[in-house]
Amino acid sequence: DIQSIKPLLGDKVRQWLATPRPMLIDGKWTPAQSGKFFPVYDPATGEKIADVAEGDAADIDLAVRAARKAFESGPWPSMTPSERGRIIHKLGDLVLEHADELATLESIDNGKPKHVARAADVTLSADMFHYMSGWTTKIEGKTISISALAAPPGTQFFSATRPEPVGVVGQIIPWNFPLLMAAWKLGPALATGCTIVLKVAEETPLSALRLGELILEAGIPPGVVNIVPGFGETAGAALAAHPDVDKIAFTGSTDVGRLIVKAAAGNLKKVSLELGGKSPNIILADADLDLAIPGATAAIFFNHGQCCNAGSRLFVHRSIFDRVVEGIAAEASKIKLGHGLDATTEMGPLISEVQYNRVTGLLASGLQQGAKAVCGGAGFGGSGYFVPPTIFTNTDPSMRVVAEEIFGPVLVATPFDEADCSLVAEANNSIYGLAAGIWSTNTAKAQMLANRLRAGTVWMNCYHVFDAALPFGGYKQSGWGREMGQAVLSNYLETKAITTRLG
Ligand code: TXE
Repeated sequence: DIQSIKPLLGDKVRQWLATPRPMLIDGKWTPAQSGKFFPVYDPATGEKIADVAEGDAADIDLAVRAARKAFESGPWPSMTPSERGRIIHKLGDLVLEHADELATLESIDNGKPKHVARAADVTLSADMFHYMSGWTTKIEGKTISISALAAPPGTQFFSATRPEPVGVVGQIIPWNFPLLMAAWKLGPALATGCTIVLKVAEETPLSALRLGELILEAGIPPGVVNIVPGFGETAGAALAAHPDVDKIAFTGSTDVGRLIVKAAAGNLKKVSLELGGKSPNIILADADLDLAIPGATAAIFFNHGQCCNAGSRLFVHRSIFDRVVEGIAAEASKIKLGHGLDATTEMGPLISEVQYNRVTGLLASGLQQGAKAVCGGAGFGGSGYFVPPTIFTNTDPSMRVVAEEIFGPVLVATPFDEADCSLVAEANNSIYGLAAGIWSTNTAKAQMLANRLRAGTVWMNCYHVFDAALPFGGYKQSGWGREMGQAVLSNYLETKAITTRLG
């Protein structure tokens, strides 16, 4: 219960949580215009841990105005690229300096183990700011030789392109990696010189609000980053539809992605989307099973299966199918579920009652449609939204558990006979195309298979390997555009072609 957790929070976090948290608009900590706050819960206990200002359309409007002012006339656009780079780098340093505190907040808000939040979420968030800080000084245009066929003969021109920030950017993020998703979104927008209104997920607003304090401490000028916590249908929808937002970047469900596209049509703002997945993970007959079995276990169960890129559809060569499924079930049975602040916890709860009901409903549908649960198969019930690792066999493509993104610790395992066209077709048989895994000791064979998978990321003999330098994003209904790496910069840049007549 919450009383037993409180001593583990540490004085600083406990005091921070004791005050209702306002939103960040124009460099100031501001209550909602409506005066409303909403409760935030610890998903491991179901108990309230904080109150947070509830932003809606009026707050989004204020935040967009602040971002517009900062973009048009603040100090941000007139800073040199190296000045901006140094500030973004300092933000990365501050994230590392406050790693313990941020990991604690992430753990109680999202439910993930604190040691995982520290090692993965916080470290990768800091690295994203450090990596992106280097791009500020490396955004370059081109000189282009033109023919200008309609100009009088002999006239000469000098043409060049100039990349410019797209302007005021709206960013909407989910709850599965709250701090990291904020860093993935803010990093490139800051590096390109944009100004931002960030709408954080209603389930997990805490770490981004603490990040907001570090953003001011780093010296990012007022209005450049505005952070509005609030609900999707109110604050999120208002941001996606706002006529003075130049670009919207969204991470979340494919269904809401479609709503974002419709809302963005009003002023035809630019859109990038990072949506759902149902990623195939393929173990060939010649795979090193000492690597593949723990690898496939982590591919689905890391972050309680709440990863858009989770390896949720496992395809295993029939000759090793039983051995692999038993091996993953044995690994899964060792995963210790518990509160994220307990240092021995390896897997926390699902994020919310809504997600608990969604995931357990899908588990029930799997059993009802004839799938066999090798392990798990139902939620634990009681307080906290705990669901055990589940592996389904005896499935077919018509089952909901095979076709739909479950976003929980649920694996469907299917045997195959040949690594041929039919395997490729089955692996690609999804509306999604975010990620895929291949396990084999035959690199050439695995590479040829990788080339035929319709996915934005393919991991060979590894899984969940992320790096700030590597582009990440989806084919098909998994999204538009890429996050991270050099590739993400184009989401936040306009290209201006400037031509000068010579002489
Ligand atoms: O997502 P939503 P939910 C998938 C996953 C999960 C399902 C539902 O399958 O089970 O989505 O999760 C904001 N206009 N993913 O309901 O609703 C919302 O406030 C504007 C995959 O939590 O898409 C939050 O900030 N914004 C995923 C964000 O969208 C709206 C991560 C995500 O919430 C809005 C999360 C609206 N009308 C869920 N409605 C991934 N790709 O990693 C909601 N939002």
